[in-house]
Amino acid sequence: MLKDTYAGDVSPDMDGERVRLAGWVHEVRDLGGIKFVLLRDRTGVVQLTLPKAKVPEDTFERAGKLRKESVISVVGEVKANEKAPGGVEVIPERIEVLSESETHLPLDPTGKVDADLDTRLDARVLDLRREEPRTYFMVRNTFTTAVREYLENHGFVEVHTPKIIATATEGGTELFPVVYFERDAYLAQSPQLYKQMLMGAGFERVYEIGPIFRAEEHNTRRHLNEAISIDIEMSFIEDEEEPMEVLEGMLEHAFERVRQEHSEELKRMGIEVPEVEAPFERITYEEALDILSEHGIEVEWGEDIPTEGERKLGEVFEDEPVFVTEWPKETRPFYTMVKDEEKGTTRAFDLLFRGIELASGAQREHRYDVLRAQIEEDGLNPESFEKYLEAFRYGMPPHGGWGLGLERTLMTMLNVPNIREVTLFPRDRKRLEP
Ligand code: AMO
Repeated sequence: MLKDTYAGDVSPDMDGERVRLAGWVHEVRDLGGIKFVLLRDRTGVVQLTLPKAKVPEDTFERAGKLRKESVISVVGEVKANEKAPGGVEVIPERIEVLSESETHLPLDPTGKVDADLDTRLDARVLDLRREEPRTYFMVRNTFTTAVREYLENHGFVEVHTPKIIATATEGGTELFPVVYFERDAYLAQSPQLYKQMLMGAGFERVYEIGPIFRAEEHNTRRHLNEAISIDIEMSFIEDEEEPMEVLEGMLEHAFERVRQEHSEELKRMGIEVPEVEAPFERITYEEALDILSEHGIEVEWGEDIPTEGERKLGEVFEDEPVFVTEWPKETRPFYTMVKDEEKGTTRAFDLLFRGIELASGAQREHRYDVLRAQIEEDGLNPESFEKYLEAFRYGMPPHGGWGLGLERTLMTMLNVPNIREVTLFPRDRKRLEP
């Protein structure tokens, strides 16, 4: 390795130690007889101090010629120094340029010059060198690690279902067609049908963290055309309550892990991760409509709750996640189990937090005849679901699950205004590169 120490780990108690560092030139200050170079890596910034009399002449000369953002490696000695940032500096013996940066930068990675989101996304590689986005992705890593930890501890098995599929699951209008030899095919909107088929296969509890593709025309702050969905499906449930309990337990655990591991750097950025505690609040769809009506928002029974309504519920429940249950049949896909035929309600739920829908789920219809009839009722052709339906003909346990949007969850948790902030290279209506 070209380095044995991270910049952020250099501390005053290492005084006298020889270290190998490597990273990017954050800044250079030349005061004639003494030069300062700030070296940055993914953990932070450390000051290299070069007094002319104390460092080799060629090292001193080279430091003066360093360009911002070039990649360098350094061998030097740690010195505790109260005047240096963090109370510590490194006196280099040797500096080597591993890769020189061009002088004109499309974006200032030190973050001193403000840039709008579009400019930042255009120069995303430089943008990701800044502390804020880097922290978001460290949080994202902690979050998915905690999710895996929780689900594995609860008997879930990680699976990967196909992303090139033959049929729509969440409504036909949002599909991206792909050229698949001589047949029609699409990018998967959801692992829905496959995770259910795995219940037929006897896997009992599965989860997947994978991409979903939605050809939505929306260009909003919370829609992406490619997102990551955390999906589960579980068998032998008594009702929709059990998958809901997995979701709230998992979120409590993952939020807590992020709080434990990132509070310090998030605080510097003015972000406080909310504590979420299971069990979450539960209201029925009907109750949600009543609450909205009290606040002057009228939603007709059978309609989806509009963005404005979700926002209002976010205000009413403040920093509490809330499940909305018993959605009407007409708002839900064919695979959802009906709860009350007369009232027209289902065993479907949504999870809302801070005014945004984070997850949808349900107990599914596992009875072949009923499921087939529901496909027809939705105006779909059962023949195009033949392979899916087959899984219900040879013994299918009662089951249910949910899909949680990873980026939606992170944007809400970190209170960032745009979903693109927590997406490395977002895909939206206008953006296919970088
Ligand atoms: P749904 O369509 O509600 O449900 O999607 C589940 C969750 O995925 C996230 N999501 C998105 N995030 C960003 N941009 C998008 N365009 C986008 N679309 C969806 C949301 C949403 O709550 N098969 C069901 C899940 C299930 O019942 O198991 C489904 O796909 O956070």
